[in-house]
Amino acid sequence: MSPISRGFRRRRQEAPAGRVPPGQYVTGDFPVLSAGPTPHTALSNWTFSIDGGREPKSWTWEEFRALPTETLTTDIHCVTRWSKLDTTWEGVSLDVLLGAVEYDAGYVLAFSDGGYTTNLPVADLLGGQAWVAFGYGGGPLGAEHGGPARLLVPHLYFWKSAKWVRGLRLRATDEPGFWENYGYHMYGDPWREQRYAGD
Ligand SMILES: Nc1nc2c(c(=O)[nH]1)N[C@H]1C(S)=C(S)[C@@H](COP(=O)(O)O)O[C@H]1N2
Ligand SMILES: [Mo]
Repeated sequence: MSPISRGFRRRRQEAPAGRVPPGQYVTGDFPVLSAGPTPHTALSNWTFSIDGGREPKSWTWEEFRALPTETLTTDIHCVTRWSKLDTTWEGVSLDVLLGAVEYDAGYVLAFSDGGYTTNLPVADLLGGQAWVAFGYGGGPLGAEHGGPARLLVPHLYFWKSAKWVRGLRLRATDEPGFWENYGYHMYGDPWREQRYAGD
């Protein structure tokens, strides 16, 4: 590496070929990207809700934390081009949460404290692909990274992983969320570089 690259040497890491999607670099940092201030909701006021199904369903924090959990290690890919390898999370699978609801909908809009939203197909939340994560790196998920709990959908660009998530709205049609309304891609597959609408 040439001396003028020194500033990047600390943070940019080598990745095995094929491990990182096109146009991404690997970082050891965990950047914080938030469109607004970090909300602080007391756990006693926190719920996770799924609306738009046959009947609305909601879990208190205690009920949510009594659900079966999974620990997983995965790579994450931000549309601003950083990827982070082998991040370890603890969370409740969306298979468990959506399994508690009867619905006939192809899409969800995830919603968060602070007003952030993002849209996803239901199919991308099922089959062991998505979690509501409350733990990171063996400890609780920090507030700046979405604690007490965030959506984790690592196979899509990380803007789909809504921080401070409070629930899902099931819907028949795919309606854009916060960044999608600003021109980001409706689906956001990092392997196909679906960064912006039209990619
Ligand atoms: N509620 C909320 N969730 C959010 C965001 C946000 O601004 N608000 N930013 C998204 C974007 S663009 C990215 S890259 C990741 C960043 O997560 P991090 O701050 O933990 O790295 O969160 C996503 N989820
Ligand atoms: Mo992002």
